Amino acid sequence: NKIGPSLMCADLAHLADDISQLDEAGVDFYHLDVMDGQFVSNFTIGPDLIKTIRSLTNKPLDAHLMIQNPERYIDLFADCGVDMLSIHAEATDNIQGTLAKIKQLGMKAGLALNPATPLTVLDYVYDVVDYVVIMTVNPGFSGQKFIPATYQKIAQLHERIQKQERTIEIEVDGNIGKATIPTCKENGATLYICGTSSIFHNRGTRQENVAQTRKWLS
Ligand code: S6P
Ligand code: MG
Repeated sequence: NKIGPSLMCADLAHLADDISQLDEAGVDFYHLDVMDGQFVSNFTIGPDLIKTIRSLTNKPLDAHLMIQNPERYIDLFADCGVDMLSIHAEATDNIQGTLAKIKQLGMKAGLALNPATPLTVLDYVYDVVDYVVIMTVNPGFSGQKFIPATYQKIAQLHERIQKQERTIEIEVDGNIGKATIPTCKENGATLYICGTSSIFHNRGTRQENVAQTRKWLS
């Protein structure tokens, strides 16, 4: 199981410090939320900041595109040095082609599903998808409450993935912390996006919070 801190929750005034502490604490990758003010009503990290982050760490970068028609921008994010790129199923008419393009450019291809989007959108892309992002909150903002119906969705996805010959990972994103990690784990999630619910709060140092999160995951 892997821990990916969500850097939109970091202290952006001291981002380099945050990243060096998290690197040292042994996080597995970084999650970068990209929003366009259209697909969701918020704005966050963009390509220039991703390039800066790329220069600050050697860990894999996982960009989560919450943008309408993401097929327009796959080259742009490949050029930023991203290792994993996820698009939303609800945001494009060409899920298959966009995932294939992401892989063609040498990145892992992820498909993110809003809480109410059924798993059937995956039916014909199991051969091109490397990871599925189960949104456990509606995308757009940190600090939201976990939607319990998504527990069952993780379990059902796990079951479907077991029948495939490829390895496909399940990433969970939204209110991932002490209360929600055990059931996500039991149900088959493997990549954990850690925001204000686990790592980015002021009750401990970054190092302590990563260590604590590891314990919840073990
Ligand atoms: C939400 C975004 C997420 C959040 C993360 C925050 O739209 O995709 O990656 O940054 O979920 O974590 P938390 O613990 O504050 O919900
Ligand atoms: Mg995200």
